[in-house]
Amino acid sequence: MPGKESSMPKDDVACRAEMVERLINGDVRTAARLITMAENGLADMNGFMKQIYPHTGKGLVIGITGPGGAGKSSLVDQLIGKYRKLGRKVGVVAVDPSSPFSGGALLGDRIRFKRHSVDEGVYVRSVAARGHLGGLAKATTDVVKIMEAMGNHVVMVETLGVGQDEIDVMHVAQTCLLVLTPGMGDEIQAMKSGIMEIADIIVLNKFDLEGAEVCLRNLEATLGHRVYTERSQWLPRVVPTIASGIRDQTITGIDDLVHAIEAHQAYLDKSGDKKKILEKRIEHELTLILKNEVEKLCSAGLCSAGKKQYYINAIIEKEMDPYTAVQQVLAFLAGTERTE
Ligand SMILES: Nc1nc2c(ncn2[C@@H]2O[C@H](COP(=O)(O)OP(=O)(O)O)[C@@H](O)[C@H]2O)c(=O)[nH]1
Ligand SMILES: [Mg+2]
Repeated sequence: MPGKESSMPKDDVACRAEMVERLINGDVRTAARLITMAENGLADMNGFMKQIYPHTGKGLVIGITGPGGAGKSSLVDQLIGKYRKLGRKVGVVAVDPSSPFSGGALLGDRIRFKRHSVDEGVYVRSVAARGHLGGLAKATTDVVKIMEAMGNHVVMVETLGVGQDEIDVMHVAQTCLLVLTPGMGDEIQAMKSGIMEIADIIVLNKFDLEGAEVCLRNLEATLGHRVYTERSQWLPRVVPTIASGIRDQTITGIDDLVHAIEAHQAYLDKSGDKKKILEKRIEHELTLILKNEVEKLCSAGLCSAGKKQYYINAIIEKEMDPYTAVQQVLAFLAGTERTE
């Protein structure tokens, strides 16, 4: 809301700076508090994000998407192990697009990631957009930034590739993995092409299953015909993996996956695509923040208290149409001096 920041008591501003300082020093409790605030879309969050932003952009952000049950969490678990061996601090953001009442999947993840729970170099958080005011994509990008600012060298974002929200989430990542499994032909068809387009590496997980070889050849053939995306000139590759097995010995392809991620990063560094991806990311970021603010405005009553009811009444009485009402709101906003 206009003027809100300037009217904030000095103590609050100092308190905020202190919290951000603690976050940058890697304090987990502060990170947890800030993440909950981001998740709930609290009004004050943008104030925090302004101060956090300069400390972001240094980590490697990896997006992991794909249908439920494909093995995303199992792969994340394996990647955590690899990156920890390399001495990197790792943050994981597990996005749950479902309602806060279906905690089942997340509970499973918590058990799965348990072997890392005593490792101080690993920080796992799930995100569900609980608040009415914040969108899931906005909350997730805020959480990724918080994870970067707290000093994680690698941040992995796991999300179900189901809707636009999740595709939006993927824009926060530099390298995007799409996880598929043999026999998922229908699912691939069903998935919106947007998610296929954004994938830099296709992980064919559950390579132990029947039909895996055929599926690999089909996928490679499909990719061979692929046109380059707007995002990048990189030709995606398929990496077969086994991310979970009865015994750990059966786990396969994780080193290849790490190498593929490295190869993609190296490509970005020398090709100039990094700037393109950054531009796309910022374009998305701007849109997300703007959409979020507009949504907040709508739920706050369109500019000022009572104004929404005024417009509703006027539209019912046919004194006004909704298009004019929106134009008036926008004109009001354009004429408002923003002091922030
Ligand atoms: N056979 C087989 N099962 C796997 C593999 N990777 C994961 N799974 C199993 O598939 C199920 C779903 O895995 P999960 O990682 O939770 O998938 P997510 O929903 O994509 O995060 C679990 O029971 C895993 O143990 C694999 O490579 N081979
Ligand atoms: Mg999962």
